[in-house]
Formats: sequence, structure tokens, C-alpha cells
Amino acid sequence: MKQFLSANDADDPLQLAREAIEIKKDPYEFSHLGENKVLGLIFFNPSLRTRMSMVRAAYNLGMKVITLNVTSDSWQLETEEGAVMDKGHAEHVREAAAVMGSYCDILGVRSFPGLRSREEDYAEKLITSFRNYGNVPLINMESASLHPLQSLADLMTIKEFAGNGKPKIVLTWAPHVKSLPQSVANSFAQWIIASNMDLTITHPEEMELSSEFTAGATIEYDQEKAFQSADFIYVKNWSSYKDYGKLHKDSWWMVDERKLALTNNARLMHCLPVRRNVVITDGALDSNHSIVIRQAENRIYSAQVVLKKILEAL
Ligand code: SN0
Repeated sequence: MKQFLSANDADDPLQLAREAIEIKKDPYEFSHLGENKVLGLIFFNPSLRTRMSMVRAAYNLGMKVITLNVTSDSWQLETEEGAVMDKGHAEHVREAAAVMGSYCDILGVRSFPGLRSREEDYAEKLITSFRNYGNVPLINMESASLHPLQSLADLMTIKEFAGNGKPKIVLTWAPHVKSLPQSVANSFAQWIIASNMDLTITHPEEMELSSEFTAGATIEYDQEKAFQSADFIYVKNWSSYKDYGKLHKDSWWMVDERKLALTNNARLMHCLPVRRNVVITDGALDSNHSIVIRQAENRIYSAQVVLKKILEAL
């Protein structure tokens, strides 16, 4: 594997999830593969799971890790080509990415969308700059429009619980107090559809995601109807794609135990962090439906299978 920016970088997404399940059974089997190799983790935004699971995955493979929090610890980076850099940005991403690439064998980048301009966010300028100027394989640790490491862990988790069955998977919009990226939802749809699994997406009208990622899914505006006979309920807020970045308020969509009772005893999923009693109630999160901790644990193995594939191709 030469890079991991979206589901398109996996030859077979489902097979990659199966390999992650295998790695989990014996995490140290390839503990020498990453000897003398350095992973650089570059954060433009906060992180808990991505940061810790990437480091743990790298350690399991014998790698060393350098982490940089750009926003608090480094120079602010300019991404515009031809910019006259007479304002706040002290360094251009051209030099920064090239230097980081000379220090590291693989780079991971996290950079959320600004949620002001759809064109700008979906152009993925920062990821593209790191790909073009970093000169080493690049891993997307949540970009403006996608979060493939999360989706691979999600797919792996679904496979662990569903085996070879044909589950009904429902992605539901839920309320939030802040405008959030569409990345997790876009990516989840992309990976589930690429795996030929049955996906229903339920959200208020006007809260459609980009059809670039959802083509092939069933869209159902009635959340309770969507929940009927569901085996997996994946909860996520996203801000409007159409009225770009706008916060949609409708607390009725919060997921609770009553709604879970409509399902086929569904497993409850969320990528975390989750705001309790805004997105999902305490009762639902603390019930036997919830598999959110397993999902988060599996982030180690989704990261590890990706690092392994990249190391093997170096
Ligand atoms: C991010 C998102 O993309 O929705 C990261 C999820 C992995 N979530 C947030 O930024 C939540 C922030 C908050 O204040 O609740």
C-alpha cells in the first residue's frame, strides 16, 4: 500500500477488515517489521483515539513515533500556492511537509474542515500538499471530508459481531451543539457500500450527505422506520452539506433506549467522543446494546493493518 487516504486505497475493504481481525489475535507477530522506521503524526486538531491507537499500533510493529501538534507547538502553515506570506503564517506547507518527510518514513495527518467553504474543504488542500511534498506514504487521520481509519475499525467491529451474516446497518444523524464535519459519516458510507453491505441512512430532510459517498444506500427520513429490524445503529452528527456547515437543531433525533427497542436488538455504535444526553442518552450508552468501547479498541488494529501494508511496500 502506497498511501491510505480513503477506501479507494484498499484493494478490498472487507478483506482489509478481515486482516485486522487476524492481527488482533496475535498483535506482535510482526513486531520486527517496523524496526528502524519512524512514523510522524501531525495534528492540526485535537485527538484521543487516533493519536493513542496510532502510537500503540506503531509500537506493536516495532516502529518509533514522532508526534507534532502543529497548532500549539509549531509554525502556522500556509497552504496557498504563490501566497505573499506577510501575515500570520510563518512557513509554507511545501517546506514543512518536505522536512517532515525527510525525518519520517511514514506520515499521518489530521486536519478538520473549516466548514465555511464546501469547495475549499472538499478540495482537501492540506492532505494533497502533504501527499505532493512529503515524499513518503501518507495516512489520513481524519481530513476535511473523510476518516478512513475510523471506518476500517467500524467495518472490522461489524464483522466481529455479524460474522458472515447479512446485517441491516443503519447510519443515523443525531443532534449536537456544534457544527461538525461530515467526514466520519461520509467515510462510513463509503466503506460499508464498498463492502457490498446493506446500508440505510436516516436523517432530517435537508441533511443529505454528498451522493459521492452515499450512492447505493437507502435514504429514510423516518428514523423510527429506519430502526425497524436493524442489526447495527451507527450514530453520528454532521453539519449540513447543502447549506454548508450549518448547525441543524432537532433534539428529537437523540438516540435512546425506546428507539433501540424498535430494532433487532441492534448493536449501538459511535466513533467517540460522544456528548451524553445530547447525541445518545445515558441509558442507551450504558446498555448492553453499546459496543463503542470495542469499536475504539479496534482502532489499534485498523491502524496496525494499514501500517503493516505500507511498511511491506516501502
Ligand atoms: C469530530 C468529528 O469529526 O465529528 C471527531 C470525531 C472522531 N468530533 C468532534 O469534533 C466533536 C467535538 C465536540 O465538541 O463534541
